[in-house]
Amino acid sequence: MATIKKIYAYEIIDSRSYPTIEGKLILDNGIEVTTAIPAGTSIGKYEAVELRDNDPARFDGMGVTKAVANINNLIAPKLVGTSPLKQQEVDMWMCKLDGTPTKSKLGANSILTVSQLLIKAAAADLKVPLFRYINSLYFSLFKSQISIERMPTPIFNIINGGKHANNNLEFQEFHLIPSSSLTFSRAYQIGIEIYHELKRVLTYRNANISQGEEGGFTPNFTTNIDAIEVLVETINQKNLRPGVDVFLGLDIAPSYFYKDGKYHIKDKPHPLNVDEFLKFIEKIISDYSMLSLEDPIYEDDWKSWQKLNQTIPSHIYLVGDDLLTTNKSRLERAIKEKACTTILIKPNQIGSITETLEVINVALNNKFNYTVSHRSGETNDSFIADFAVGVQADFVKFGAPARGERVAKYNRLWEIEREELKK
Ligand code: 2PG
Ligand code: MG
Repeated sequence: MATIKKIYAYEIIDSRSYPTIEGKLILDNGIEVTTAIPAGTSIGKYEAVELRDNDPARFDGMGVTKAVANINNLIAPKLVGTSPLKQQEVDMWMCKLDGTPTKSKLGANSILTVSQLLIKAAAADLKVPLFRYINSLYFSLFKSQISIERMPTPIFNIINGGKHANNNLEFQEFHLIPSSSLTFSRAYQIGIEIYHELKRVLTYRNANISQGEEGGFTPNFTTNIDAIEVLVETINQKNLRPGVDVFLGLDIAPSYFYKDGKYHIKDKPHPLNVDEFLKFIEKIISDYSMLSLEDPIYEDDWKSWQKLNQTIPSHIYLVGDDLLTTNKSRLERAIKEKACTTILIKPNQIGSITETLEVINVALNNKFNYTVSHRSGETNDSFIADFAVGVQADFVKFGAPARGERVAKYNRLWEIEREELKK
């Protein structure tokens, strides 16, 4: 079995025009792999620390040379001669080397770069598709088999608001979700055709068709409900049936508009207290064909999450992103308190592949659903597409079916379906 000859990292620029880390790993048999790390714009309070230089003289303080140096000087030299199969051992060693609960010393971005390099190198050396190696790694860690049977259902973020756009929508993401009964290729096609139809509908209404950070359109509607209505109109134009062929979803991400204990949205003439806001959410659920609701409530208000989880229909996926931050103890709390039903999985929120798989293990053991997600700041690395298939995520959320860094992931799923799973 090959061992690591060299690991090195450097800065590249992400889809938002900020630096991020790319790394390379070379094995002693000549096999070489590359990976790059995403970054969030609306970052949850409880995420592991992304190390930035904070040097205003470079890239508005967003440089990652310190995190890169941590890989090149502190981590890489120690791993020469190690087998890439030692994923857990290496991940745990890096966590120990960091020594902080939030990875604030080395940076979750440094640790995750090496963690992803390792898993890619192991798959390449074994000459197995990455998703199959991820699947077998899960088995070797937890002695429990996830059988690969289906493709995840895509969640397309086709209207952007909140921190991801400069329009006046408070909600961050407006999702289109094709029915889970469809093949991936059919679902992808529907997502793309709706995306183009939406562009026509927005153009007809003289609304903005510029794109936000995740490739969705950024119309300047007066209210969030207007954006939902335009999605319904678009679906009807295509003769698809809302609630049968396609569903809607939202990532409300209220940290953007939750101020002084109230929810400030243009849909209502005055700021809403939490009970009023819950009523507003429940009304949206009863009026529209919602399937998934991400972060409807502020991330510290566990009681209201619990309340909402009791009242909404059981077929709706209540998703914790900023609430759970791919963190095992927060997930355990959510399970115990019945705060939601689904966890959004973003490896860079926790900072290593082994820990991400541990979170998935807790979810599976408790019949909790999981969706694998991109970040708003992305690269062309399609790692998370393989990851989602390898762990058999219910859904993936990779943004709009547009822009290179988003379609790199959807296209990889398409390739897996076409060439590996032969559906
Ligand atoms: C989210 C993500 C991804 P960001 O809130 O779910 O869509 O956004 O990467 O900015 O945190
Ligand atoms: Mg979110």
